[in-house]
Amino acid sequence: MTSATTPDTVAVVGLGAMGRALAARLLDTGHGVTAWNRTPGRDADLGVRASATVAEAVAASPLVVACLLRHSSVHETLDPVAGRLRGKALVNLTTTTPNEARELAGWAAGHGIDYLDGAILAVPDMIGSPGAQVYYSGSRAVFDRFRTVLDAWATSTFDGSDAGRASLIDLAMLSGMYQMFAGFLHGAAMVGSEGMSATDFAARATPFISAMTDGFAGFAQVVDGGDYTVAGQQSLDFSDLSDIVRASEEQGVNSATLAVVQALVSRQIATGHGSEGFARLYESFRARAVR
Ligand code: FVH
Repeated sequence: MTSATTPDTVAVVGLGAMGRALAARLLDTGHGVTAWNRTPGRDADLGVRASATVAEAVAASPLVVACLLRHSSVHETLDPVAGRLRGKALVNLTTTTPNEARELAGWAAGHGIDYLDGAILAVPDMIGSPGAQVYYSGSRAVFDRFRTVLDAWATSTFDGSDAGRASLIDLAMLSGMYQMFAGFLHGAAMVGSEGMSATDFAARATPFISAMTDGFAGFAQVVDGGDYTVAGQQSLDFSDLSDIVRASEEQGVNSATLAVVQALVSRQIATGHGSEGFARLYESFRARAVR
């Protein structure tokens, strides 16, 4: 295991909303920060040591943290200084797909850079607060060596040497989150069609949906066990959503998201799985083609 060190200054590349929050938290916890941003002036009022060029920022620290818009921004920014990154640790907190993270890890390895990919499960205001989490994968040595820096931002979890794994888990979580939000907004539109405010709907939906998330563990047990016939589950036959789809349409509310779930349920029933548990939908997602 690599022993932990705290660099005199951390190089932060990218001072967008998240990069600023990361830099501010490092300053608050007594770290030095040298930062570069493509558009000058975003360091104003932050108190970081501003660099005129990315090369200057990278030279300032053994630890370079990138928090840029997307995968291509990372290459556009760091390709020209790849040689200067040799022998340094690069922690990339830019959201990428798993394969993009792996591509960056390969690029880094080719330039002698020790690469750790990070996926932030927090909004900027949460950085440094107990609810913030960051998943990491890639170089264990970087994770261990700079753990003090990483832990200043959030609860840090190391998910293994595959650089794409942290991103995979992050994006899977976000998939669940966005579909849940879309479901809430669809429900709000349904009741809104008859004058109920979204605020009133939220007051009712929050405790109900929160209670429903207790069901994840049961679904997970069935999925991991691979037997969708286990007794005690809500069957697919019972999970027919056509009433909800019809009610939505009758209210003049777009039912597109719900219709997708209904199509998956119908397909499972049509292929003879109606008496099996709702968790069997996992198989529909697992296969690229609906089955
Ligand atoms: N903000 C959030 O809530 C989320 C939470 C979870 C993870 N994300 C990811 O963090 C990355 C950065 O997000 P952000 O919120 O800081 O984004 P912006 O405020 O839009 O700032 C973007 C920064 O990236 C710079 N940039 C963009 N393209 C380039 C480029 N080609 N070359 C160099 N820099 C580039 C941009 O610079 P500028 O526009 O000020 O010149 C900003 O510094 C992101 O992956 C989220 O998914 C945040």
